Amino acid sequence: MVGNHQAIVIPNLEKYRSGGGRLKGLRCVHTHLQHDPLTHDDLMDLALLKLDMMAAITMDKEGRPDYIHAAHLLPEGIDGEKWQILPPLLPWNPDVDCRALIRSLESEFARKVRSQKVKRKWERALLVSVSTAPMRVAEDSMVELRELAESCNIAVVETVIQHRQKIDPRFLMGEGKLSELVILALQKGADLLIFDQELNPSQVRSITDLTDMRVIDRTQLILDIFAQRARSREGKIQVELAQLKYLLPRLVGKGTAMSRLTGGIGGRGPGETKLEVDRRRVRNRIGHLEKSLREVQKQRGQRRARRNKRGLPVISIIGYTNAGKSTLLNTLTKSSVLVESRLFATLDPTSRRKKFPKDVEVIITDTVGFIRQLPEELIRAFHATLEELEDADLLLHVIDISNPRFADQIESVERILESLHLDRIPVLRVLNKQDRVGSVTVNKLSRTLDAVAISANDERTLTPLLDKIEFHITRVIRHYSIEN
Ligand SMILES: Nc1nc2c(ncn2[C@@H]2O[C@H](COP(=O)(O)OP(=O)(O)OP(=O)(O)O)[C@@H](O)[C@H]2O)c(=O)[nH]1
Ligand SMILES: [Mg+2]
Repeated sequence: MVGNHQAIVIPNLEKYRSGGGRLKGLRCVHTHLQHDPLTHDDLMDLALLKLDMMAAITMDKEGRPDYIHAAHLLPEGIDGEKWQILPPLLPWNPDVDCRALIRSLESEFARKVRSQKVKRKWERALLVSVSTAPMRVAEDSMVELRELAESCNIAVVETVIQHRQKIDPRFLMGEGKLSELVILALQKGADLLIFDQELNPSQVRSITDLTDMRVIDRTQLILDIFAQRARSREGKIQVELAQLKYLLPRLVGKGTAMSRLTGGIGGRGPGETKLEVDRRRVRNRIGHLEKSLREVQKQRGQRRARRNKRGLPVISIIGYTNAGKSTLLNTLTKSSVLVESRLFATLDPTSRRKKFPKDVEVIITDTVGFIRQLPEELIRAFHATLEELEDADLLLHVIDISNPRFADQIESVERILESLHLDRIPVLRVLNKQDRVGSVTVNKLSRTLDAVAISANDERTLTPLLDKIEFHITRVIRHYSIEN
């Protein structure tokens, strides 16, 4: 590299190895025309580029080499030190065995990474939150982000919360903090950064460029989970649509950098970069998926109409993800819908019939769980699934009272119901997992929240709930017969 008297521009080093707790395999040796040892920028580059070593050769008054100032990263911070600056070396006799030093550093990094037990084939990630909210709020949100990551087979090796007065528009946090993240990731063998905050396309790009790590946000994580979980044809189409719509604006812009790269070399027509091709393909695919979705949904509409004609009352189980909705459906109707202690186990709605005493028959449906800040793309893609909730005569709002964040979860669910215009349907609040909470608390919560407490996995606890449902349903039936 050749620079001018002020700076050198380091080219893109993407092609060089990194990740898995390894350094880049590159040393940067450059001159400082003045007498300054390593600058702040030098150390930032050392960290952000994960260089094996950064060295600056200073000059004496006659312009002859004076000293070599060198630094390397540290596998384990002594007193939180991220790098080690070596004592000045003499250019004609640098008294240091670089190869041996780097080799031992790398094996120390690798040893630290190995010493962390992570499930096989699980990816390692750092969770990051940059927030102006109070620490408590940020911490709670990170607990959920961790659950989301683990539901996606990602091992969280560290979480970092930074409280700021103001969010940096480019990187969210300062460059110094970001360089610390890179070193931390190196020490922990992570090459994925997951942000709790929604990142706009240009933030993803800036942070990726600066850190050379994969960067995703909470929305993308949720989309990934949905993609892993989708089983039915409709579910798969809906998730892919949501993913592509999320991706499309993120393909824009990077094209300019790419066109410079591919302009001279590729055999493509003038101005047509790979990303433009990709973008067009994505758009075509979106069009195609939307068409298939309309067809699948027509069939669903017909099923729905048939069901409505039969006039059976519909009860829909809704609630925050992992609250125990599918468990309740199973116990109520003696079925075996998939139940799992991960977020978003259920994506496709399931309906079952149930007979109450007095020969009242109802349809009970279980559906996808809600979550705080459910991504817009998903709400739109799952519109049809969620629309079915409109047919419900009664909503059972299942609340996991063993979750410390249940109050916020209730609020999130109610807000989503409102935004889907479902708040006109009567709701019965069901406090679930009462077996995990003391009976005094359960009684108090039942009163204050005007709710019935149950353990969805224990049929014997359901009697009060069944009574309430029956009471509601007989009213609905009366209503139907008056209408007819
Ligand atoms: N202790 C206890 N655990 C429960 C109870 N009900 C459900 N669970 C557990 O909670 C976890 C989630 O249950 P699910 O029925 O899959 O929850 P869900 O609301 O359908 O979740 P999603 O479909 O992922 O939104 C599972 O591990 C269940 O075994 C309960 O009453 N007590
Ligand atoms: Mg479920």
